[in-house]
Amino acid sequence: MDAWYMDDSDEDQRLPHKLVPNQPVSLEELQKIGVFYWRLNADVYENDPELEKIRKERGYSYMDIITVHKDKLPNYEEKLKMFYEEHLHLDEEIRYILDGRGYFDVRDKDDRWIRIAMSKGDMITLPAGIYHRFTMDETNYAKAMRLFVGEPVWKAYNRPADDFEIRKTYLSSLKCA
Ligand code: KMT
Ligand code: NI
Repeated sequence: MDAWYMDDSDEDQRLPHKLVPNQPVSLEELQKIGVFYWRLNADVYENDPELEKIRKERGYSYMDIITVHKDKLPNYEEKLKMFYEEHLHLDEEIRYILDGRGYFDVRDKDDRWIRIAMSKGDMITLPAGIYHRFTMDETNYAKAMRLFVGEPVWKAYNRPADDFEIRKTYLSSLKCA
């Protein structure tokens, strides 16, 4: 995992979009905006006590696996467009990268984009109510475990979605941090 502030060029979304000079973002900074991260051994995901512990502690009862690749994901291009629309959810978004790579972009307190580069073994959770988006990188392949607390709700609300109670709750959680 690696994270940095993005430039605002409108070049290909799959490029890193680092500032010059690079402005990295630490795990502590991510934690302050409610983003949590774990490093796991993706080679043993099918029988991993560390993963089981996280799932139990955080109530991640649901899980499935999504392969994001043009030959594997139905309506690939359409889905990539949806993933990259800035949006929020009413619940946590939890992803564990089992293979390949991708970028999760999240808005910081001042509404600046932070790009989080995720690759095999990286697991992340984005809090309910944070504005975010996802894109492939130049390798165009990601296999990820999707976890959820209870029955999954994948519904995304594109920005602006500021009237949701969860958005207000999220914003007030930032003030106390
Ligand atoms: C999402 O919700 O943005 C996704 O599931 C993207 C694929 S996870 C690598
Ligand atoms: Ni999302």
